[in-house]
Amino acid sequence: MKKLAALLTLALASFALVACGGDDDNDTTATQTSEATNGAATGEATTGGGQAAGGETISLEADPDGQLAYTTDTLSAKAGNVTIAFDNPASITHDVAVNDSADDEVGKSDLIAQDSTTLVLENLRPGNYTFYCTVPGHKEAGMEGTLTVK
Ligand SMILES: [Cu+2]
Repeated sequence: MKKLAALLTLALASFALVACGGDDDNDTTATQTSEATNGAATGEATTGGGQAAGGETISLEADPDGQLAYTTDTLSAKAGNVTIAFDNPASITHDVAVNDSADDEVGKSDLIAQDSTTLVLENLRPGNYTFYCTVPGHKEAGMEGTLTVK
């Protein structure tokens, strides 16, 4: 009887382990949601890919002729998960970062040249955000705009 109990405990323990492993993703997304203002940019973007699929994807392009500008200075999206598909056809390196109305960074893409990347912004609330290039001098030269979330 003792042996059976031990076996049962073991079985339960391994089950709990498996359950824990499966829960990992949920834990991460829960944290991300509560602090969407911070970490959303880095590697988590790929982890949250499945979840972000329910959100909206908007496009942003850097000036193809190498001007320090995006091709638009206004973007809009629905509240929730928003993916910015950023394309930079020029040979000058650019990225796109997004700050909320308190000027806190919500997310930032990779720096790219003649490439494209995506920036996943999780759980954006309605409001006005700014998007800009973080390369020194680029924002000042005009690489910025307004992202309106409704
Ligand atoms: Cu730039």
